[in-house]
Amino acid sequence: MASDFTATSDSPRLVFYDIAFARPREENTAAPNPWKARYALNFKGVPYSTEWVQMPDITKVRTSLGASPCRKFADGTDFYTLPVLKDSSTGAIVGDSFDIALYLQETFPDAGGDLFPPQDLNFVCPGALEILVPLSKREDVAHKDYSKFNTNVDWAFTIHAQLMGTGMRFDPEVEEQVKAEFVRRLGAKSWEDMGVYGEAREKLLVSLRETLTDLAALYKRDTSGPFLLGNQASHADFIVGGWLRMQHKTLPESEWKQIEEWHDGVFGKLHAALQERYGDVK
Ligand SMILES: N[C@@H](CCC(=O)N[C@@H](CS)C(=O)NCC(=O)O)C(=O)O
Repeated sequence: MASDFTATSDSPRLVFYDIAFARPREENTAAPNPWKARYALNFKGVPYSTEWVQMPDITKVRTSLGASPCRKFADGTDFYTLPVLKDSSTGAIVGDSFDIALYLQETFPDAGGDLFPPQDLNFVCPGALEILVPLSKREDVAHKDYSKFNTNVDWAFTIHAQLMGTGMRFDPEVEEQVKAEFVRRLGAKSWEDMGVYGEAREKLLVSLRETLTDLAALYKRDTSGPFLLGNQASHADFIVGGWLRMQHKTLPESEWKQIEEWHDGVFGKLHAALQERYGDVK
């Protein structure tokens, strides 16, 4: 079963549900957690197809698949998210990017490479505090070190998300509705009010660079390649890469160019290698 990739000859057994941004979706898709899972899928080399879901439809689609929510809003209500992976061969519905990586490694151990090779992932995000929309709470039994790394990397980028949010390219069909929902969630006055400008923006960029210092140090340990383990990619790189893809697609070009060069260019090199080797949008 582990090597049986295909449900039928023309429809792969795996369906990957990702958020639909503006067309062409392949170019504008920018949500970090789906990207972590996409990188993992491409790394494993298992055939799959992508189902694009409009943001206002996520709750309906996730519910109809039977995927329980894995996040909550600060007020305790359920927050329905993507990605979800459906495996028609096993009937599995996996509704969290980290769980998708665990599932792929367990189900296809011999495909691609090892998503979870042993390594030191000791990155602790400085100053991580509760934010308006809390992260998923996880109690992992497998690969706890990767899970902890995931949480800390999520913190590092999420506390600077204000830099990126207003740069998302939504599908015009749902753009107004999506913007209104973000404004409501964050208690902002308007979409523009959610952005950060001028001196405050400069400060937030400096804070992001500083927050990433210890993460960059992990990348500087092995300079034989762009990944944490030199030329061997792992899910830890995909976790960071999901956020870099979001930054690349949502920040003004001049800011992304700075980030590419920060910390001896480790993030620029990582993003380029991930996009080239595992960045196909299928
Ligand atoms: N822990 C989850 C978090 C998933 C998540 O937060 N997904 C975001 C996109 S990165 C989402 O679906 N947001 C939908 C929304 O904001 O309505 C995972 O890793 O899959």
